[in-house]
Order: sequence, then C-alpha cells, then structure tokens
Amino acid sequence: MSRDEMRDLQGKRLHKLVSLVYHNTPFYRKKMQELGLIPDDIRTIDDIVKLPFTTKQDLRDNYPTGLFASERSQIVRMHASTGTTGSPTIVGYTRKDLAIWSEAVARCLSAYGVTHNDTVSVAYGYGLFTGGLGLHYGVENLGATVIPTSTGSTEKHIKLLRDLGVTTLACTPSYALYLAETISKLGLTMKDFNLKTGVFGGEPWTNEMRKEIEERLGIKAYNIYGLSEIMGPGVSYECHCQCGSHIAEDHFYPEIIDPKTCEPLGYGKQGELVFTTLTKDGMPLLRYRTRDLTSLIADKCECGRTEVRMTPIVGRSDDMLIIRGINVFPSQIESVILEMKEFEPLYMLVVDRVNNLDTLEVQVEVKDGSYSDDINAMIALKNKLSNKLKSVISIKADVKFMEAGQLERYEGKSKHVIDKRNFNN
Ligand code: DLL
Repeated sequence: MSRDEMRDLQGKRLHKLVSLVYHNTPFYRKKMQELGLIPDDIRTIDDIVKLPFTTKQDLRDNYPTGLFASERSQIVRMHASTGTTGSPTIVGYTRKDLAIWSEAVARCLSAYGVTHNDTVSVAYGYGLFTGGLGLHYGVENLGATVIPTSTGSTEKHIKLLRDLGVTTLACTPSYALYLAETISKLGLTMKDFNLKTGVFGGEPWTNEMRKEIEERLGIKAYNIYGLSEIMGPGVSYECHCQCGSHIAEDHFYPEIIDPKTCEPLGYGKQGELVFTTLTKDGMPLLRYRTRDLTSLIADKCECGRTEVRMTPIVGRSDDMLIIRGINVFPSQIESVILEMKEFEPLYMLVVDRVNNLDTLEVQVEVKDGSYSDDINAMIALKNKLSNKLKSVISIKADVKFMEAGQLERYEGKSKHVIDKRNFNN
C-alpha cells in the first residue's frame, strides 16, 4: 500500500474510532468535550493531534474496565499487566480484536519466514501476560504447529525442542541465551536440533545480544515488539532486512512526542512512542503514551513493505524496569522493604546483566535492634525479604545487607536504581 493510501485508510479508521469512544467511553467523551471536540472534527489522520493523550495513570484511575468501549457480553478475553500499586492494568478483547491480534502476529511470523511447515515453541509465559497466548494464536492462524511450552522447566523444554524438531523459538532474548547455555551444559550441540528462527521480544535487547544468540543457537533472531495496553506482541516486527521494526500501522497508528512537552516530533527524531488503536473495539485507546523511547523511519524498506519502522527501544521515560522480561517498579520493592520493621526505610537497586541474564541486587540496611551476631538469624532474615520480594515482583532478587550508614542519604530527590545494563547500542 502506498503511503497516501495508508494515510487515507488510517484517517477513515480514526474517524470511526473516535465516534466509538465518544459514544461508548465516558472517559473519552468527557476529555473530548473539555477540548470542545465532536467526532466529526476528526476526519483525516492529520487531525489526530487534536485528540487527548491517554496515560497508564488513566488506566489505573479507570480500573478495572472503565475504558472498555464494548458491552461486557462482547468481551471474550481479558489480560492484565503489573502495576505499581498492586492494581494491575486490565485489557479486554472482543472476538474481532482477537482475530486481528492473531492475524497481526501471523503477519510478523510470515515476515520472519515462518510457514505452515514450521513448528513453533512458545516459551513466553501463558496466563495474564500477553506473550504466551498472543504468540500462540498467531502461530495457529498462520497454520504452523504450536507447542505451548510456556515458562518453567528448561530441561523438559530442550527435550521437546529436540524430539519434536522445533524450527522456531519464541521467548525473551535473555531466556534464549539461558537455553543456549543449558543446551551446552547438557553436552548437546545445535546439530541435535532443527532450530532456524527466533522470535524475541518483551524486553529491550541489543545487536550484540542478537549476535550472541544467533551464534550460540545457530538461528536467525528477529525482534517482536508490543505492549498489553495496545494489544500484546505483534505491534511491530522485523523483516529479513533487520533495519528497524515494521509497525502494523493499519491497526496501530504511531507518533513520536517529546515526553516533557508532548509536542509531536518528526520522523527520525527520538522521543516517546505513542499509539492509537485504529481497529480495536474492546478497549480502544487514543494516543496512548507507551513511555518507550525510540524514533520512526518512514522510507520504504528494501523488503518492499511500506509500513513505518521503529528503531530499537533505547529506554523508558518513566521508572519502570524490565528485568528478565518482567515489569518491575522500584515502588513495589519499596513497599515490601518499608513494610518490614527490621529494615531502615532505604534501599538501592542494582540491575545488571551477567552472562546475558538480568540480575537484581537489593541493598538494604538492617536496623540496629534487628541486627544479630547469629549468622543463621541473618540468613533467615535475608530469605524472608527475598521471598516477600519474589511474591510481589515475580523474580528472585539477591538481597545484600549493607553496613549501617552505607546507603546514601539524600536531601532532595533520592536515587533508587543503578542500571548497569546498556541498551543504547
Ligand atoms: O511485553 C508484550 C510482548 C510479549 C512483546 C512478548 C513481545 C513479546 P507488556 O508486558 O505490557 O507486554 O510490556 C510492554 O515491554 O512497553 C516495552 O517497554 C517492552 N518491550 C516489549 N517488547 C519489546 C521489544 C509485552 N521487542 C513493554 N524491545 C513495552 C524492547 C520491548 N522493549
């Protein structure tokens, strides 16, 4: 489709979408009324700049289903993503939304060269996370064979990869490297497998990591991007040229804005990625601020696709950390530490990537009265904090007890995170 045809289609879809949310979502009607807008004011895609933004906070304020634009009887599935306050963000899909989602994921897979002759192991988590089920139905839509591996037992997974001749692996890039490491520890080589293609996303990854994965697993590794609020995996994908990820912009209209001023930025400029869902009925969103920092490329790709591409995500404009593909907010950790009377209300999070796996160290100071020379008591205290953290953030953190006074005290804004990983290359 030419750029003009695409923009024409996007304009028509945007007009329909604005009428839908104006009539069905009180939140958007109110916002539009405040701006003096009626649906007929939005006729072409260029009119999008008149519309209000939506933030994660708006989703929280309207928890659980306040932004749904369809009757509850039309919603056939819900997913949820983690939040700071213990209230997750809920997203709802109609049957039509799910059909579009599975087609969008099938579109990604076919760009990677996957066909109905392939067997795909989906090792993203199944459940409330959109990774597992999102990939799953995309593989089925394409007509390839899906193995719903989910996360968990790595050795069992390796056996299935080998015995079933799996050709395509879908998981987070860090898990792909962990798999590679386990495969060599088991004394196996890639000759024992039939793997060709990797479908990696859910967290930022560098080109160095891509090279490492490709070498160690003997496959071609492709990026898949997405976020639950907009749909899940499949919002953008790489083609064989691997020069940016094509956005399925007939469904998800991208913009780049300055995260401080909210001013739209042109192609090629780095800023915050914003999406409008052009075809969703369950929970359509206008100008949703993803907090992901990237830039857009509008030139036609060598592969022939005309969709706009996005460059790799360089970071986030808020404080959410993504550790091993899981969203972690420092405030979640803070609440756990502050709830435990044994610790000073101070902490530092040190995030790193060791042997290609993300690590999280949580540094705390034990209060004087709770300190003991009994090493077993101290180990028990460490385990207690570590277990509580695991139940809240779903990943294991290394707890490090610091000497009294060792953690920095601040008079102004405090700093809680040292992220030693570098996603800028
Ligand atoms: O991570 C959806 C997904 C699942 C995408 C599996 C790809 C594969 P959320 O849990 O809502 O959804 O997290 C979304 O993760 O805003 C980005 O910050 C980050 N992210 C996802 N994919 C990529 C990627 C899923 N390929 C948040 N590169 C997004 C960089 C990514 N960051």
